[in-house]
Amino acid sequence: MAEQTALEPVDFVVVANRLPVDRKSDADGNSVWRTSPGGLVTALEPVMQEHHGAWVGWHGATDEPLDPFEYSGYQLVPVPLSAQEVEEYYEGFSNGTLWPLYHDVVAKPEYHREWWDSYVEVNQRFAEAAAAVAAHGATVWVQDYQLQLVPQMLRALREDLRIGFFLHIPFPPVELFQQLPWRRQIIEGLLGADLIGFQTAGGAQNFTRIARQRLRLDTHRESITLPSGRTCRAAAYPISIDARGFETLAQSQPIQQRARELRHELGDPEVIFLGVDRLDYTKGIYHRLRAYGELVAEGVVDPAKCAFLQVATPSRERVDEYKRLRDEIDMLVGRINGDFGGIGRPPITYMHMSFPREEMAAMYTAADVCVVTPLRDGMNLVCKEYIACRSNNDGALILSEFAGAAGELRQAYMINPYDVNGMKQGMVLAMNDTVQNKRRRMRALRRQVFTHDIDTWADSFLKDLANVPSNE
Ligand code: GDG
Repeated sequence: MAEQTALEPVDFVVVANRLPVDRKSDADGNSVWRTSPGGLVTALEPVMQEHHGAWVGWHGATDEPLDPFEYSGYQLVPVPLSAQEVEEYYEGFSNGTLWPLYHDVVAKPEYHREWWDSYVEVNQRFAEAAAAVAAHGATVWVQDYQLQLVPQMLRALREDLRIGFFLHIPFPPVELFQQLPWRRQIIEGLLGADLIGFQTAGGAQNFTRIARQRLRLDTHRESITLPSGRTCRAAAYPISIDARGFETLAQSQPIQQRARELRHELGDPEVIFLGVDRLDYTKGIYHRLRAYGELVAEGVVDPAKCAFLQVATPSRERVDEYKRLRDEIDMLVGRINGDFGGIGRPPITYMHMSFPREEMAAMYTAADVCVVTPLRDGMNLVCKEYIACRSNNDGALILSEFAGAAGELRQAYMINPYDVNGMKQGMVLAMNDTVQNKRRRMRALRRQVFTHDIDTWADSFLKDLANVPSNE
């Protein structure tokens, strides 16, 4: 149960757009807070509890100021947002400007001055909320692209803090980044941190290069020297998953049973292909289904023997680009199923909804081939979750070379999602490869994921942040 408390200074603070909880109704109709699913919460909860830390973030409802409260052994500090701010700071600047710009402009970024003004105002509010709860000399870890100005704003308020920042999405090459009318402010905002974490070395290098070229700062490898003499480090910390947690869940009797049921419900096919994504244009869902549709049309894949299960979790449904994408995919799936399906045998089973974690684990367990084809992705956790669930070393992963995960998961069946024929060949190879080849690949993939899990990620970032020379 949530308990209201007065703000008490703490020495570990996480700042993220969203609090790690969702509001639900219990059996009696009372509203209660529940931990939101997700790797970040799983990774940070033990650290939060150990330090009795604070998590600063928006609670998900508009125009509703809430007092800080105690939850699960740490403090939650809700930051209020108005409906207009959600439209301008969140749906607008974060998801209509930064998201496409940082993902290789696969959709066209929109630049609106009022969105930017709202972004500045909201970032300032988050910085003030963090400053108010951080004890002297505390460590503050700011998360993601919605809050890139917070490090500098926080440093201006509190010089004594140790500030880390982690970007969950790619950091683009300078040639794209320089489109942004507010590029200098963003770079300066991030440079307020002592340590900036990126998903890949490429992202860290893009950032360092921009700091050198646009701000004329001295850089040496991962380190950037600011005019004040302070240094900021930009380095790669590839995020991961709770691999053991997923494996244990997948091995449990109810999930194994559910995986068998799923196969049966899909018509007991010989091969199950699986895609799991937020319905987002960066994920290459359209490209992948089109490639699969062609294989079906050409008779290379027989829908009587193969099933493609695609989960597309609803996402950012008020943003125009996402509405368009949904229509396009609805139409493509309808066409493929209409042209090539038999009664009770659609080539593609398309689910536009979200599922509990248990059902996801059953899908990963049931799938013979997992198809992950983003046009650009910071990391991609779905591919790691699939690997964690394959404790028999079977199954095959098709992975886009444009996912951050491609840097680590070299043994996947690598494809370029822009190359339709290449993607089709990848699907056929993954489906028909020898058992020995698949096992060899899966073993190597599992070794990588189990030795680099979410704890490794959080520990290595926080250890490096703790080793930054103190400002005091
Ligand atoms: C961003 C970056 C980076 C999906 N549908 C359901 C569901 N999911 C879960 C998956 C997975 C997560 O959502 C999606 O994570 P991804 O990494 O694939 O993608 P983004 O949401 O775009 O995440 C990405 C990540 O941040 C972390 O830094 O890897 O590159 O874009 O965990 O399992 N979970 C449940 N039901 C669903 O229907 N329970």
